[in-house]
Amino acid sequence: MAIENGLRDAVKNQELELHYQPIIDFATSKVIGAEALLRWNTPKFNDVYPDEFIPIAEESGLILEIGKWVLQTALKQFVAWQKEFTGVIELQKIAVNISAHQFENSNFLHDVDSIIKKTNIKPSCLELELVESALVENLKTVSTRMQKLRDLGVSISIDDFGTGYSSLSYLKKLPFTTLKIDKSFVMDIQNDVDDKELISAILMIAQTFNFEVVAEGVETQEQYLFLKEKKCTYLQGYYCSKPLPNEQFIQFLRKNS
Ligand code: G
Ligand code: G
Ligand code: MN
Ligand code: NA
Repeated sequence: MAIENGLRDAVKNQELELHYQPIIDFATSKVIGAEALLRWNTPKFNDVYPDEFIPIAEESGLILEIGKWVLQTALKQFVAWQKEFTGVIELQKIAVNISAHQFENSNFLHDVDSIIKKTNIKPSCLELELVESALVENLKTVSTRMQKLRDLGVSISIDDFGTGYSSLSYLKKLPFTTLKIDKSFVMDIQNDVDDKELISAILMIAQTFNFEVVAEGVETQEQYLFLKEKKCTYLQGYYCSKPLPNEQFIQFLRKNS
């Protein structure tokens, strides 16, 4: 309850902040964008991480307001980076986490559309990250909802791929563009032959369905080299960078341009 009440004022009190984790193209080694990850700077509670406060934001419904703030802030920031690095770095992607509550909310489509227009972002640069638990409803309903978002021109990824409980049949029924391999699979690459096989299989499925693949949680050179050889599309992980506050992300872009 204390956390819920604190969160209630977080947007108004400007206590929310986004960090940005670079996403790198395996083929060119260039940074092509970032995932926005929410942080809460609160004087009342020490180090409350999203794993703790996002579920509270979801249960209380506050995620709707917070989620809108996240989208607006991330898109605005992305457009500013694109402007600053025109002709130097081709920034193609800003990935934003969307919780099931937001995805199911009847205003969501309208909100995304209006934030796109307001920030003037190229719609194809926006990638909405959904987790499998957002897809448990009737497949037809989910598919229709996703297609309307795709019709705006945005991409949609499935986050934490492989950890959920859904049937794989949604892969051919839902209009995704991208799979994000969960870090638990990537982390075990050096220890576990089966995880290597699993990732190879995921990459084969992705090729079949024409999905891009982001490997998350890449930390070591061994993981990096394995994924590169297997033609994974994008890398995200501490091997390249942890999530960074905006100013540091811009420094990262400068260093890598
Ligand atoms: O850095 P990490 O601790 O940032 O993130 C923890 C979890 O919180 C991740 O699973 C991520 O999907 C989730 N998360 C981070 N930022 C957001 C956000 O803006 N919205 C939602 N819905 N989830 C987020
Ligand atoms: O949205 P999602 O659940 O995918 O959020 C990504 C989470 O993974 C965030 O909490 C982020 O801070 C974390 N993360 C990103 N890169 C790495 C990494 O290389 N190693 C570990 N352990 N965590 C990472
Ligand atoms: Mn994510
Ligand atoms: Na993930």
